Amino acid sequence: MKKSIVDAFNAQVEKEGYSSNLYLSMATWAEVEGLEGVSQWLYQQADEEKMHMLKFIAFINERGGKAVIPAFEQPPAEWKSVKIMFNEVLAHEKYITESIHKLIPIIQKENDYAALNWIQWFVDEQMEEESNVQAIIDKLNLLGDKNLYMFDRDIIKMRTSETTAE
Ligand code: OFO
Repeated sequence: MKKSIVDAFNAQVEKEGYSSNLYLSMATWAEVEGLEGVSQWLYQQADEEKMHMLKFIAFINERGGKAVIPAFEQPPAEWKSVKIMFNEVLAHEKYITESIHKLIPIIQKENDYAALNWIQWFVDEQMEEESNVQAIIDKLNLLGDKNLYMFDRDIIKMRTSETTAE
């Protein structure tokens, strides 16, 4: 695989790993706050992000590049409310979507059709993740802060309807 793609994919390894750590940090915050359902959702999300990172690592190595494991910046550890936190999740996912989309012209420039085909999975995955998080925010807005107990009880059911990531 061309160096420009290996470098861009390695930069994405860092972003997926940071996403995993960010959601882990949110999960432990929610757990300590007594929000069992929210923390479960976030622990599972952290696992998914780690899986995304591993997908990039495997693809880079399989295609003759070398995946490099970077240092990760420490994520924040406190949030003022669940709503603020989920808005941050959505903003972060939008940032990741943009970052995945920016990989496409780099791949196209090298005419690497295998990589182009492979990255499509992430394009679809990001669309799904953004809509899942938006649905959570909508539900949170509907229930209001007073019904946090109900929200916490129901959030995990919102995950079971998702397509499980490969
Ligand atoms: Fe949710 O971001 Fe990975 O791809």
